[in-house]
Amino acid sequence: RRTEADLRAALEEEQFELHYQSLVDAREGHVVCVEALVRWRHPTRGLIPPLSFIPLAEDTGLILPLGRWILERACRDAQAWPETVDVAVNVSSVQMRQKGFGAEVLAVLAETGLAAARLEIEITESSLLEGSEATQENLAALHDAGIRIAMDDFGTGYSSLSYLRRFPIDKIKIDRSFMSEAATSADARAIIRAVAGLGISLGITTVVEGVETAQQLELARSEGVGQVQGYLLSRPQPQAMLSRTGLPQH
Ligand code: G
Ligand code: G
Ligand code: MN
Ligand code: NA
Repeated sequence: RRTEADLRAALEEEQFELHYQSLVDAREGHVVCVEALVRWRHPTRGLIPPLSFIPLAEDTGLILPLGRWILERACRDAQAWPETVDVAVNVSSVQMRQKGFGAEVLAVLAETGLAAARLEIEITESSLLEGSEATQENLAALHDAGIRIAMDDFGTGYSSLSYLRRFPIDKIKIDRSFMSEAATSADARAIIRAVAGLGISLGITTVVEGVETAQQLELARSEGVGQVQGYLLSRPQPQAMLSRTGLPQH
């Protein structure tokens, strides 16, 4: 079992690393953004996925120093990428509820020299559901500074369209369960199409996650989503994939 002491030691010894997965413009096929996904490189147990330690990090509060490390590393790495490629960082609701989190992110940008417009913060619906006054303030501070806010795993939680009015959301990432059902479910396809249309009307970028096959890619493109993400385009990998993909041109 992994314990708080293990996690604390791992932080001190910097046993974490970021893997990167590209988001690709659905029409043009170029890489527009890269999402950072944390892993724990354990000296004896090998590579540990985030779902095995993020909950513990959240319960113990260690997500705060870990989240800070992730943000700094991602911003530093992104500095070396072309200016046209943004970086997306997942942020826990625990971080988002922390008073002063917005200012902390701005401090990391100042320290690393990354432009605010190149950073995207991914939050889950549950962050908004549990949203405190601090959450509101942090989101406003980030958005006002020019950092984009992406709603991750859209459609899995208590998706409320009111969030799109109450919070400054710049991007919607449609949960990959919709894409995985799209080939066989007309309803799943209709939801993807409707969210893509909503995005166009509201000026919110839409992403379909979990694109694994050429058929799914074609479907996502035909439903009008702005960006695609998934194993077909890029697996999460230690080095960001920054150049054009093999996406077919219209
Ligand atoms: O990379 P993988 O599919 O194993 O990620 C599983 C989950 O862990 C995803 O829901 C993802 O959002 C979350 N996750 C990955 N990296 C981070 C991170 O750096 N911070 C937080 N808070 N969650 C992350
Ligand atoms: O919740 P979040 O979207 O941050 O989670 C991202 C996770 O989804 C990553 O851990 C990544 O490994 C996983 N993922 C990314 N693309 C695909 C895909 O095409 N298929 C599947 N099954 N998982 C994916
Ligand atoms: Mn994500
Ligand atoms: Na997701």
